[in-house]
Amino acid sequence: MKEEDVEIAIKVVVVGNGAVGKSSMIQRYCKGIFTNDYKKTIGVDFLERQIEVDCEDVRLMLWDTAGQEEFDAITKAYYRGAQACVLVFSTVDRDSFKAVESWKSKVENECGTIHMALVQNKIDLVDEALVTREEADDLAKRLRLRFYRTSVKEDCNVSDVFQYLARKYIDQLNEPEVTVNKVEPAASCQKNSETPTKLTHLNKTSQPTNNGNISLHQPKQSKRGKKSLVKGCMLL
Ligand SMILES: Nc1nc2c(ncn2[C@@H]2O[C@H](COP(=O)(O)OP(=O)(O)O)[C@@H](O)[C@H]2O)c(=O)[nH]1
Ligand SMILES: [Mg+2]
Repeated sequence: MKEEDVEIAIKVVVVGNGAVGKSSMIQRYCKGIFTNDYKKTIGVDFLERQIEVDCEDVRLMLWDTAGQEEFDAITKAYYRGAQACVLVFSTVDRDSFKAVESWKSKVENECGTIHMALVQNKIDLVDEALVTREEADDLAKRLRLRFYRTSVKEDCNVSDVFQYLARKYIDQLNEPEVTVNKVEPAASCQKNSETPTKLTHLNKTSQPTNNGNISLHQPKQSKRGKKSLVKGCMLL
């Protein structure tokens, strides 16, 4: 028998210059695969993965820019309604580092202020680095962004990025009710018990708006019991 449930869904856009590893990151996180063959992403809207935060199912929909980073009009449509964003640059591509701020602005122009993380990908290529650790740190500080160094190839720190964004989003949902509906976390969820506040407004169904600040809650059959598409990459 299926249990009727409501799920939190978060649209996450992954942006940055071409070839920094955006598509690879999404594939790695959602499918657990990595390929060295550089293929321009064509026709993919998003992949998704379900995780658990504070004992709540969270469905992350990771939107790729379909290899059309250079076409503003097209990518704008991808940003619409996003609630979180990953800004990616590559360790071995200085231009991609310099472009981070403009990617941030593009997303903010379309979505308003949403949760963001800065990601330096390809840290396995550190010997060929064209961006110093210090300047990357400085950028993160200046833009006030949580900063992650990842290697999609080596599957290093990728999950942390999305876990962080999901957590920020859940915290935001919980904010108005922090003092109202505190419950003890279930024993099985000790790892995620740092915010022991139960979500109570999950039965609302609201649509995302262009400023990206309204939650996208989709009533849905519960997927409890099949949390992740990637068994070897469990977060929780
Ligand atoms: N060495 C290394 N290569 C990577 C990494 N992530 C992606 N790549 C490679 O970088 C190239 C571009 O990746 P892709 O995901 O298509 O970039 P996108 O244009 O930003 O979507 C591909 O050849 C990937 O295999 C990484 O962490 N390390
Ligand atoms: Mg791509």
